[in-house]
Amino acid sequence: LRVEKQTKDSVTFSWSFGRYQLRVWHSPFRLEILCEQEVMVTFNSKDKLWFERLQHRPRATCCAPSGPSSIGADLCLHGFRHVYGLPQHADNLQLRDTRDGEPYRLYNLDVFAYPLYSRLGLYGSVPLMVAHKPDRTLGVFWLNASETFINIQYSDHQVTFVSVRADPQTDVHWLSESGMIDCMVLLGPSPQQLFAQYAQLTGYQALPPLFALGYHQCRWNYIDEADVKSVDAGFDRHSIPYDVIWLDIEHTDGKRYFTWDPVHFPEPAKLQQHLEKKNRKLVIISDPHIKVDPSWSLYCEARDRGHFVKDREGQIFKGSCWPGESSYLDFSSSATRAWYSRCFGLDKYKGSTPSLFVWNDMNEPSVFSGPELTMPKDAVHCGDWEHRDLHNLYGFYQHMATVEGLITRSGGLERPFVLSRSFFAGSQRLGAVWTGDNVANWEYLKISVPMVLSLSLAGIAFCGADVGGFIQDPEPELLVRWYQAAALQPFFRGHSANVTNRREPWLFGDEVTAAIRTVIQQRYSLLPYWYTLFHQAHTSALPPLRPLWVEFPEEESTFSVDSHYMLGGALLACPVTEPGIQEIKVLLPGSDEIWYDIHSALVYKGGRTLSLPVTLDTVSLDDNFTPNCNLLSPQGTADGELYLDDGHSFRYRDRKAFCLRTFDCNTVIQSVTILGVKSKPSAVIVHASETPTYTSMTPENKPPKQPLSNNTCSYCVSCYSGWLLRYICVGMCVFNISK
Ligand code: NBV
Repeated sequence: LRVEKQTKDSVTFSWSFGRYQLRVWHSPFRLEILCEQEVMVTFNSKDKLWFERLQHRPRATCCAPSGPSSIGADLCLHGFRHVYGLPQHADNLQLRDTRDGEPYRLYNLDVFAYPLYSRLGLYGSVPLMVAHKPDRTLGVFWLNASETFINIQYSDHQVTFVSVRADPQTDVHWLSESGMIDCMVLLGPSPQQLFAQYAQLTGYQALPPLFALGYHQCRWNYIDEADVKSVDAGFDRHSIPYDVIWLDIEHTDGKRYFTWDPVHFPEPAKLQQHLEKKNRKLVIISDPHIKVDPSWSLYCEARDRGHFVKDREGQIFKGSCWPGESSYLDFSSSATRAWYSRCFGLDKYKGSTPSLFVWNDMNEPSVFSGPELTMPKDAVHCGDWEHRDLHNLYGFYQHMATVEGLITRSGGLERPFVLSRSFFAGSQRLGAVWTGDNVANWEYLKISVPMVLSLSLAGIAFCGADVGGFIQDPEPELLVRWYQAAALQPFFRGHSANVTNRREPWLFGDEVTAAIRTVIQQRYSLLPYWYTLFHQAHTSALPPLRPLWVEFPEEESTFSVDSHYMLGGALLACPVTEPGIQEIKVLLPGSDEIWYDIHSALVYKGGRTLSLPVTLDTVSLDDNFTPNCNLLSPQGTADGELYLDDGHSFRYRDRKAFCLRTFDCNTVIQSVTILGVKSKPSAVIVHASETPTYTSMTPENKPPKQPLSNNTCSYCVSCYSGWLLRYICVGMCVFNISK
């Protein structure tokens, strides 16, 4: 940064050889960020910069001991008419103009059956706003964990304090209850650069263990060990792959986490070994509230070592939750986090084994007796911080302590898997989140798409929604559609509330079982692709789920689309979220692109909206490894990569024990799908390197010249209507397709 110009009113700094500038005006105070002499962002353009001075009054005399401490600031984003981000809200991806109602609120709350299309705060908060226009993506990161409101105003023309121009602009006003103004503007200019800049500040997505990207089966509750074993066997009986079965709060002894109900779960370690034999895992719930029970050693230890949040009088805070009267661990304290982490040690946590993983629920925190079902703002944390100051970080810190616990129990060798309901900026470093207590109806299925896209844009790439809807019973068609949609979302878990009917995939008749089987199998056939996408998120911050504009940043027609999206750079996913429909409309971006419907193998040119027929039927597949598709881009080239490692340890990081392959002729390709073949081929001949080799493309690897079953010459990737393929990988191989 160097001083470029100084006048009596302003001083201008520049960097990147003068391409970028920061101009500071002193009266009125403004900050302008310019690129090639164009103002991109003005800070304090409407003079809303605000902070209150802390006062020092004795705690007992007022609610906030330091008096009101709110802060605020406004920014003008010049030339932008689309802003996104600020999860978590049950709303469309593009943020709305808030002049017609409430501002967006960021305040982590437990909202059962949350209202849709609302700006109410839900379980987690990420104060990152992403603005996009054809030539730039930029971000505003407001690092504050207290209750925060954001107002947004879109305008068609810009009013700067020196001119009026017929360009759009977006004005944003942030207000937080306490803390300090710590506002970062990230300049992109590409979406990918913006993601990387944000990850440099808050961290990259953790690379999940491979099993965590498979299918998870959950219910509140699987009743006992026999129930778990029978559900587990059901998956085998119905040939439905799955990796993880989950236990909710009833598995504990009276909602004392780290214990097991002695009647229903007398042999938890044996249960885990039973599952582990099939390479399957158990996840148990562990909430942040601790039952007030002086006869329970864990409670006494936490109390005696000062690990609980205090009330404003300095006594241990008590609120009610599942166990009845409860106290809440103060995860903002590093000592409490370290203590809690140790509770996951295999020696301490009786009945746990290395194949047990964790789910943190209720960590907004949820307090049944508290205001808005959460902790009172004047509760006191370590260092005398009031709860109001760090409310939105509470769940993040529990997540962090749990993750540390799982890593430590393995001696630092194994990757953890922890799902958290509450989150904050940076939670991506810790694991997965989900969208909480949704309802089994079509509207909640539909909203799950923009909700996970919004999380993805804000760095939290490992996210999903309860399949089928947590509350109430889904009709079979909804259940199938939900599986189909969720198989295309990062965290894929079926879950249902205690008062709903059982919902294992085989309980709705053969047609539904077959449809769910197919889609879960398809998820597994795409796992190497998912894993490679997570490797990219982990190393370069590109999220697996991308709004269309991330891949087609110059196409304005994509900017408001949130019903379909890109899954990596190769697949366009368009889930069906309405009942009884015969076709769906899909925007195929890119007038230079060629798109392949991988169900019908039809080829479409991009740059138009397509109507695709929709049915419930699916194509079965039988693949256990790479879903490699060879498709050429319009330029006749294609590229792609595949990431592989042991799937569970940190050896990829510590010993570089991984394989990252770009496909070429030397690569052993187990299967290749070619779409767009005009007629049924009788054989496929592959010429690799100098010596032509004849290879059948059938799964059984039968001798060459094997007739193929349909117009596509592979078994490997097959999908239901609504998946479109751009391209996946490569090969220098030449494919001769014989008629
Ligand atoms: O632990 C019970 C449930 C859990 O199944 C759900 O996934 C969480 O979001 N939990 C909320 C508490 C009770 C909700 C009524």
